[in-house]
Amino acid sequence: MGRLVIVANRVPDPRERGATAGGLAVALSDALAKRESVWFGWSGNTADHTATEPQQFRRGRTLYATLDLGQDDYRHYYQGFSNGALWPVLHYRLGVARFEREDWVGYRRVNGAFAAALAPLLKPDDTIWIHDFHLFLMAQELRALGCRQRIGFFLHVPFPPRQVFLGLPNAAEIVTAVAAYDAIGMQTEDDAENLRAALIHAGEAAAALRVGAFPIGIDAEGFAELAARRFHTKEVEQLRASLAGRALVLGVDRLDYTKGLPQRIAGFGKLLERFPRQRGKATFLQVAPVSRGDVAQYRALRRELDESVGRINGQYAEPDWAPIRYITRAVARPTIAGYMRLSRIALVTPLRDGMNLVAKEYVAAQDPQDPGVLVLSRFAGAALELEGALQVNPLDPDDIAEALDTALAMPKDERLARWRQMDEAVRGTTAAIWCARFLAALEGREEVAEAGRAAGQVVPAPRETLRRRA
Ligand code: ADQ
Repeated sequence: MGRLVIVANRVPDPRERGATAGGLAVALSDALAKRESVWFGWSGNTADHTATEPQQFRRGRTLYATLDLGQDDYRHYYQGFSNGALWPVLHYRLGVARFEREDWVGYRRVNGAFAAALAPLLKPDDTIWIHDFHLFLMAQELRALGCRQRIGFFLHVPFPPRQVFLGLPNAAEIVTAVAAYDAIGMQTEDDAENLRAALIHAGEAAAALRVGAFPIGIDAEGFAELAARRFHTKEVEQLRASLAGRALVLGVDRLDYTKGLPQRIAGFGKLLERFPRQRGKATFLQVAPVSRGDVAQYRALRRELDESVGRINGQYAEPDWAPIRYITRAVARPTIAGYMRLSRIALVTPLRDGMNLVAKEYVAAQDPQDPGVLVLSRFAGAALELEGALQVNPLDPDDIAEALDTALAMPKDERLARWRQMDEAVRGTTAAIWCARFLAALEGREEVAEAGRAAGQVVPAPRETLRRRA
């Protein structure tokens, strides 16, 4: 078997592997352990100019090859086009997007520079797997350099309907570039359908056949063990003691405007306003470390959250109880796992999300004898699999408040029935399964759409027990 070459905007630091690491490093760890591999991408550092030759070092069977980004490229490719234009458009937020020609030029330049730096490292029988919206153009650039290897692509975020995507000034060029991939993985069948429609409309019908849904998952067993282990640590004990017997409602997100934080906080406020019997019964802990803090929209979001948390606490707090605790520092992943196990309810209400792994981690972290309730946005990719969640419209604070009231009163047998469906789903679509299915499709061992369908299969839920507020 040839090498597996993983390309992603950010290359993870191999020193952070194991219990503390998250994201792609964990999702790919199985595949990387099985064969020789290369991990290629941005080092996370900036320099005067983008490097043309990668820095390389080896850890076990993996060769890490990273490039520093020039200041200009960081501004136009990363902050500008990727975060300022693509991120909002792909999350259906045209109104928040900012378009600058220079950003697009930077985006093209970096996709080209990545391809030019990677090409000399490639061997003829390598399989290349490129990740996420920062690198839509990279296969086209590699092909232009004469690369004939199999090249796959996975989009971690949603893909919107064609008419929304066309709001992006360079949408047509991106769709044409995507056609250069041999296999194109999306999180859900809805995302896959949206991209297929865009490809067909652009005259790339053959490429539409190479698009499939491959919902990403977590290391369910590993996370369950982590949560059970961390449940008895000092940090979790301190949090438990501080609750004084009240239920814990937990939110865990990066501070990002797609995560629905203002509406979520308003939803908790509505719970206290409309259901006075719940006042003093629950404490909401939101952990939302600042990400991309230098972009104006994120600063505005932070201000908005500070104000609404202050308002609700001011209105409802008692001398011995504040309804909302809000932390913008990073909290270590193992501690988060312990908090998840302690909490009676998780509030996971993104306005749009490719998958949302926090929802799956919450399910895995629960005590199988006494699980908590997941309140989940129906616009997260995970909602398709997690039918046992109380699914809400994340834009509607009243809907969130009603779900919280239901969750706080939910009897144990209903909690168990809902959790069992979700646990089965989370264990049935793990990171290792996701990875194996995508690679089988990319390496021609299965048709993409067929492999995608198998990966997207939803575990049937016992519907009569799951109907919400029937
Ligand atoms: P993200 O938008 O980062 O990822 P998500 O899937 O929820 O969103 O989280 C990824 C990881 O970050 C999880 O392991 C989670 O525990 C961790 N994380 C999030 N907030 C945290 C916090 N406050 N403290 C500590 N850890 C935190 C993108 C897409 C998602 C998609 C993933 C994977 O936006 O839709 O699910 O990629 O494909």
